[in-house]
Amino acid sequence: MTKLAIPYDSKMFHQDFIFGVATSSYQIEGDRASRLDSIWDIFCQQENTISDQTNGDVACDHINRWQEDVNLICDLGVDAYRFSISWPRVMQENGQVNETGLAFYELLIDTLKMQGKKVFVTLYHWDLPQYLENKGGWLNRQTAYDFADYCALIGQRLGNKVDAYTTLNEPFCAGYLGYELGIHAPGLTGKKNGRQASHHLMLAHGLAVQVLRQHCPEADIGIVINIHPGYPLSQSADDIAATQMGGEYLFYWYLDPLLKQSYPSVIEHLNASEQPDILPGDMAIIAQPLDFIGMNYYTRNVYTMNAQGWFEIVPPSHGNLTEMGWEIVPEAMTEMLVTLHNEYDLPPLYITENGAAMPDKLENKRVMDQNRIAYFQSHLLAVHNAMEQGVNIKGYFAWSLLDNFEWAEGFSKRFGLVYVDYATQERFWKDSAIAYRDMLTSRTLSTNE
Ligand code: GCO
Repeated sequence: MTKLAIPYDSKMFHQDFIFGVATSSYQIEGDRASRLDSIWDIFCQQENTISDQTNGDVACDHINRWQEDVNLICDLGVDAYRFSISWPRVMQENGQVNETGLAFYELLIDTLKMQGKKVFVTLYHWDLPQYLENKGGWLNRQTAYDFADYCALIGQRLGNKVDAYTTLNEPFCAGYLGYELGIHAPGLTGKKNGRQASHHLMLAHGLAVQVLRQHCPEADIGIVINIHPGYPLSQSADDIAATQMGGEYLFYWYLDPLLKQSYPSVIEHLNASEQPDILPGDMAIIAQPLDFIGMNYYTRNVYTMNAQGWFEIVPPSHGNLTEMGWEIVPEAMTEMLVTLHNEYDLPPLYITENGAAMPDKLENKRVMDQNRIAYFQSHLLAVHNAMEQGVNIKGYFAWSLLDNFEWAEGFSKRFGLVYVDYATQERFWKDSAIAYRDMLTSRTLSTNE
C-alpha cells in the first residue's frame, strides 16, 4: 500500500519553488444571481450537455464561503493560490466595471496578501459573458478586443497586487472543445469554427499581454497551456504521423504561435474553407514576450491514423486510470517537459494544474484517497526529474483546492484535496490534503535546519 505521505526532499525543489492550489470561477463560485450570464449558464440549460444535468448556479458557494476557503488555503500551508476572475461578474454589458463584483476579488486578494500568499490570477477560465456570445463569441474578432478592454480595467484596478496574471487558461478547451467538438460551452461544432475561435483567443491573449504590461509593470504575465503528450498506438509510419498531427492540431496549435509566431504545419492539412482568417500582424501580436508559461498536465494521448488519413485518439482500455478514464503516466509528464525544453526557447514554467479525479468515499468524515496521494507523489517526482534535466520550473499547483463543477461531467468527478458535501456545503480534508500539508510542513522544517 502507498504510504500516506508525499515525501519532501529539500534537494528536489529549490527554496523559492512555489507550491500552490488552483481553482476557477465557474467551477466554485455559485451566486449566479449577482452576475451576468456566462456561456456556461446557457450551455448547462441545454439538453444532454452535462452528464448529471447540474450547473454552476451554486457550485461550492465560494462567493459566500470564501473566508472558510482562504482558511483552508492557509491551513494547507501553500505559498500561492491560483484562481480565476469571472468576466461576467466584474464587467457590465456597457463596458463599465461591476463594482460589487470586483470588490469581491479585491477583498479576496487583500486577504490572501495579508496571509503572505502569492496571488495568481487567471483572466479567462472559459466563462465568456453570454452577451458577447450573442454577438458571435470567440468567432467574432471583436471579442479579442473586448477581452483586452476588460483586462485593461482589471489590470488598472488590481495592478501589481497580483503576483502573476495569466490571460487564458487552456485555449485548447475554450476553442476546440467549445467551438469545434461542441462538448463544452457554447457547444458549437466544425473545424472552421474551432480554428477561428482558437485564433481569436490567441489574438485576445496577445492584446491582453500588451495592456497588462502597461498597467501592471511589476506583475509577471503569462498564459496557461495544456498538453497531453502523444504516443503512437503502433510503430507504423501512419500511427507515428497521426501522433505528430494530433499533437500539432490539439496542443501545439496554441504553443507555436506564442513561441514561434506561426501555426504548426498541420494547418496545411486543412481545406481553405477550414483555415482560420488571420490578418496581417496578428501573429506578431500573439507572440508577445512572456514572463512564464503555465503548463497543465493530467495524462497522455495515444494516437492512430483513421481511414480518412486524420488522427484519432485511442482511449485507454486498461492500465492505471483515474475516474475520468485518464491514464496515469507520470513519465510522460517528464518527457513532455524535457521535449519542450529541448525544442523551444521557453520562458520559465509553472505547473499550473496537475491532479486526479478519484472515486472518493466520505466515511466518518474521512476520505482515504491513497490513490490521489500516489498520483501527487509520482507527478512531483516527474517534475523533479524534468528539473534535473534542465527544465526551469518555478512552481507546482495542485488541481484542485476543492471538489467542484467539472464542466461536462458536472459534480460527478471529484478533483479536490478537500471534499465538498454539496448538500450541506461542508468541507472535509481528504487524506491527500493532509499529505500535501505535511509535505509543506516538512519543507519548512528542512529549510529551517
Ligand atoms: C482543465 C481546467 C480545469 C479542469 C481540470 C480537470 O484543465 O481542464 O483548467 O478547469 O477542471 O483540468 O479536468
